[in-house]
Amino acid sequence: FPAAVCVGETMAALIPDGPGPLEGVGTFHHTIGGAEANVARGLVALGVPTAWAGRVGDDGFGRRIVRELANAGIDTSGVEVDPVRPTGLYVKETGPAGSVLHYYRKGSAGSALGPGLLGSPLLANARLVHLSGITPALSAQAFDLVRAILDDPVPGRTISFDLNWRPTLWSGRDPSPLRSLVNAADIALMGADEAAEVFGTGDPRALRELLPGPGTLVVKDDAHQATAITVDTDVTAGGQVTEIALRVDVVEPVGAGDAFAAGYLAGTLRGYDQRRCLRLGHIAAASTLVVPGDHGAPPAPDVVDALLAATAGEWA
Ligand code: KDG
Repeated sequence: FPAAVCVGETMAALIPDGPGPLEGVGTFHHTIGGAEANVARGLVALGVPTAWAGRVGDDGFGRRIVRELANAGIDTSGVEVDPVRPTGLYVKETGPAGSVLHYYRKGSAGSALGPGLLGSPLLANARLVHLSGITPALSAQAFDLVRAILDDPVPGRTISFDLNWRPTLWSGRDPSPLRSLVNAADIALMGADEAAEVFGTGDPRALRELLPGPGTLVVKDDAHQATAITVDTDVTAGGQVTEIALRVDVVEPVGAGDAFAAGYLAGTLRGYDQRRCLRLGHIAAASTLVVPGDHGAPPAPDVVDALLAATAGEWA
């Protein structure tokens, strides 16, 4: 069985050929996107055997998703095909203030994810199950699935949860239960800016007090740095560690948070200390920041190893 399983919705994605309002776009590039699948890609790129567990429609967009993820080396054996609901879609619009994602996913196959997935042998046998705050926003049953996975501790299995705050998906629904979901995870990841919106603060120490549940809380401060705070009393293994991000010329930021999560989580599976986990997160994020799509290829393993071994002065 794959070491890691990422659970969530993957959608068809339409990316415009240039910046500007949608009404002026001439050509869209058809690709796929979805936070958890992005993490799955990032994990596989770093050598972690990974499955994506989700649902697609019985349509061309769904077949494209399964084909593309399988071609990337991701285990798709747990993917369900919904005979009725369509595959979800998002359209990216790029303006001077950044990218906006327009979702066409209400009633999608992916939003019908639910507790039926709980019996999956993929989930039972994984060392790492990755979830995000997007899935519980999709539907009541998707929320119940996330809640049930978090409430079912399996010895030797780590559950990571990326906050992934998507306010448009929560409109009309109460997002306050997100806090208890985050608190039930083993590793929680979040951006300081989105944490400020959801929890009222982006400060890692203050967040740690609000969110005492996860063994490790990772707070990313924009593109500048990331801080991991563990509850581990072994100082060499934890405490509070902050690592500065690599400086790159950003082409397009969507997907960088997912890449960071993949790098960080691959580090934990390799048994790295917090500093190297954070560095691997930054390395993976940097490789996505420099490309227009949602995922980039990490540097060659020897380059990654050299960066992980660099002194503080060489690193930043
Ligand atoms: O993190 C990138 C995602 O936002 C993108 O791939 C689309 O999953 C997506 C979402 O729900 O916003």
